[in-house]
This record gives sequence, C-alpha cells and structure tokens, in this order.
Amino acid sequence: MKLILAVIQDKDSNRLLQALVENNFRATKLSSTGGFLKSGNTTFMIGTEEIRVERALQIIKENCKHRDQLVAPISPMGGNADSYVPYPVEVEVGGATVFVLPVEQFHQF
Ligand code: 2BA
Repeated sequence: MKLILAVIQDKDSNRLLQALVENNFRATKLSSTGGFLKSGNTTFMIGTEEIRVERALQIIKENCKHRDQLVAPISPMGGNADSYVPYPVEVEVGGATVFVLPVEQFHQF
C-alpha cells in the first residue's frame, strides 16, 4: 500500500475530490498553509494499492492547474533590509506537489 500526499491549490480541491471519489479512491482533504506564501492550500491524503498510484497521479494532474500568484512585500521588521523587495512579486504556484510514501501498516478499527 502507498500513501499519496498532494499539496494543491484550494480552488482545485472540490473538483479533485469529486474525481477521486468517482474513480473509487478514498481520500482525506486537509486544510494546510504554504510556508512561502503563508496562505491557505489543501493537502490530500490518498491511501491506495501500489497498482493504482499511477491512476491517482493522472487524476491529480488532470484536475490541478498552475496559477500565477502575487506575493505582497513583507516589511523586514529588524531583519536584513538588503533582501527587502518593496513591490509585489509574481510566483508560479503548482499544479500539485506530490509525495508518494510506503505504508508500513494500515488499520481501521
Ligand atoms: P508555498 O510554500 O506557499 O509556496 C508557493 C509557491 O511559492 C511555490 O509553488 C513556489 O513557486 C514559490 N516558492 C516557494 N518557496 C520559494 C522560495 N524559497 N523562493 C522562491 N519561490 C518560492 P509550489 O512549488 O508549486 O508549491 C506549492 C505549495 O506546495 C507550497 O506553498 C507548499 O505548501 C507545498 N510544497 C512545495 N514544496 C514542498 C516541499 N518540498 N515540502 C513540503 N511542502 C511543499
């Protein structure tokens, strides 16, 4: 068994959940926060047989889009002013950031 952890954008989360359920995947949707943008994103936990991992990755790919997002400047507040960027910067946010982990044990009590 494998555990897929997928960090995706909130905007894609309902569509992805629906597609996973339609394809008989079991998934848990968690609210998460990206360390860089410090804004909300969504993390999916998907436990599945190894043989179905490729199909799950395909569904994630089909339902999650790259988008550009503006990062507002943050005051250095006593930090190093050399690295301070006084204007908003555009970053491209994935798609999906996906980890596939081995599952040592799986229990449902
Ligand atoms: P955030 O950490 O909020 O990052 C949002 C986007 O900002 C990233 O998109 C990337 O384009 C940019 N970014 C992140 N760190 C950066 C840095 N040090 N310098 C310049 N730009 C930077 P993605 O790479 O698509 O990541 C989307 C979200 O996926 C991340 O949100 C984070 O929540 C998660 N993530 C990405 N890589 C991860 C990792 N190695 N481990 C855990 N979570 C990760």
